[in-house]
Amino acid sequence: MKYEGKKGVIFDLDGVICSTDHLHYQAWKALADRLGIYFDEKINNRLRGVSRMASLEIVLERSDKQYTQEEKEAFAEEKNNIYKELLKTMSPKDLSDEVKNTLVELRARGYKLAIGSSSKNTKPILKQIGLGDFFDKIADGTDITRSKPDPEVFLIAAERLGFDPSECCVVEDAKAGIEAAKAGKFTALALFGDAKGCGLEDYDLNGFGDLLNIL
Ligand code: B16
Ligand code: MG
Repeated sequence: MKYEGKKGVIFDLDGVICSTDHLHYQAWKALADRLGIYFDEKINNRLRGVSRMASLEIVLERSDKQYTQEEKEAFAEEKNNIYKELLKTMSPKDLSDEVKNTLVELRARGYKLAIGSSSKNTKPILKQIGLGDFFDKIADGTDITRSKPDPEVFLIAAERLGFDPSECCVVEDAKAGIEAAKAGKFTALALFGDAKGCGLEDYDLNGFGDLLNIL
């Protein structure tokens, strides 16, 4: 046990509990195609852990046109409507046994478990994968005014759990999420993505189940 004394674990959602990357990609691609803007999977990788409006700005980098704030908001809504339809195809099959079993065991060991996600679609996603009522607390994109790398979402999650950040670990797949965790004085555990090896994390996880070796 490497991190004794922790009471709470706060999980990022997309890329940690489940993967919605491919659905975000399809939805952004549909919008970009309609607007005649080039978009590929490499650009999509830059959207991981980034808020919806900041993601749109990245998509629009390849456009020659200048759009008004009103137009941008309509584009973000258009993408989100496509994305919400795609989310309906998710099911408990999108939750791996490794993630499910590890969460159940962490709870059995006495940890309180929370979600800290930038996504405004957190609750529907959790419902689709069968974790609608599982987590003790949720902080998500509907609660915050500042996206990761700002620590706001994790601070709200910790407060809802009733713990100080020093008593919680954060599990993240995005560098922006690791930055957010460190800015909030949490222990930052990196899983996959550009989080792992970014140099700011406290520990690089060898897979989700590795949590059981350190907590
Ligand atoms: P939405 P996370 C993030 O979730 C995603 O990684 C990112 O790609 C997405 O743009 C963001 O949520 C906002 O999502 O459009 O559903 O509000 O990684 O913080 O769980
Ligand atoms: Mg993520």
